[in-house]
Amino acid sequence: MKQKIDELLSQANEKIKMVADTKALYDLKVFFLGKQGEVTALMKELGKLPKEERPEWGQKINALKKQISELIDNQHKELELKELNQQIESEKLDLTLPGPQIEQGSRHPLSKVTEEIVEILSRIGFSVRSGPMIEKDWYNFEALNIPKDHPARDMQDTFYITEDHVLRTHTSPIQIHTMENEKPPIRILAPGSVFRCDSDISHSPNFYQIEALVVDQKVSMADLKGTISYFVKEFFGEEIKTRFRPSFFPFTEPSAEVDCSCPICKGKGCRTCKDTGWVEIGGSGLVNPKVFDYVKIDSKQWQGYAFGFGIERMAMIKYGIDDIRLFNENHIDFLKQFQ
Ligand code: 2NM
Repeated sequence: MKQKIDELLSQANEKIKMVADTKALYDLKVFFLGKQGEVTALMKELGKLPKEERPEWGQKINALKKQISELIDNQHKELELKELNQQIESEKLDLTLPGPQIEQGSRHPLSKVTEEIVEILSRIGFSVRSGPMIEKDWYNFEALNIPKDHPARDMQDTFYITEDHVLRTHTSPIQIHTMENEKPPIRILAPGSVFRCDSDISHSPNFYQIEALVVDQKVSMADLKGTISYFVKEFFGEEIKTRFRPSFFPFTEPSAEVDCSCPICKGKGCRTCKDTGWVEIGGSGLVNPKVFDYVKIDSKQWQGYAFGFGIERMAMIKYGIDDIRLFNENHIDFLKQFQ
């Protein structure tokens, strides 16, 4: 018995020290202390000894068990530390490696043009208003003096949501809401998304507009022309001229189309101005008194002017862009030219 105990202890001493990882150590623990293990087998031998010798050898086997347990626990701690260090070493991060390249984004050219127009006109007292994209027929057409049989009201030209609701075809309904809700004097800008049942190379069913409205006392065509001429110089350049041609809109009287000398060729003639030296940039006019009647503003006391531009068109003229579809195609190389 004594020989067996000494043998097992020296065997354990040797093997446990030699073991290389926690998995192999666990196998050794099973080999010595497991249910089928060597020490357990020794315990079973106790029965064969004379009764009076059993307590003494029992204690010695228990002491052996305790010693082997301690050897295993110590080795386990050592191996765990070693394995942790190995893991830390192998998973070390190289913080000097370059990170993944992240492309910097930029404002969309249509947002930039809108912001620039707003900035220029804010300097002379205009402020921004917005409104819903779905409007009642009354705000989009009726209050703007657009007659019931006008072609713009046709299903071919306007997106109808219900019989009485449309996707706004211009931002003018914002001006109607403002005149209903605020008292003159009024100086506002209405930028926003508008919708027309129209789609080809130069027309998108969803595009952007900005309109301006002034309501005050003693407002005349001279104020309208002065404001637009100032705006054109600030937006396109000091050398760019403005001209007005008589026109017709139901909501203004008199009405005028607004042209400017071509900012690309400075009036010499090019593709952008189709060799005329002039480009059309928008419409304008003095607010029709009938519109004032609809919004209950006294047209004997108050007058007004309004004008409107297409944002895509302004951007195309300013930067010489020849295809309206580029604004929605999301080509990074196109978009980042305007930052
Ligand atoms: C334009 C051209 C001319 C316009 C008129 C009004 C209102 F509400 F005062 F009647 N809002 N917008 C107007 C006038 C818009 O855009 C081409």
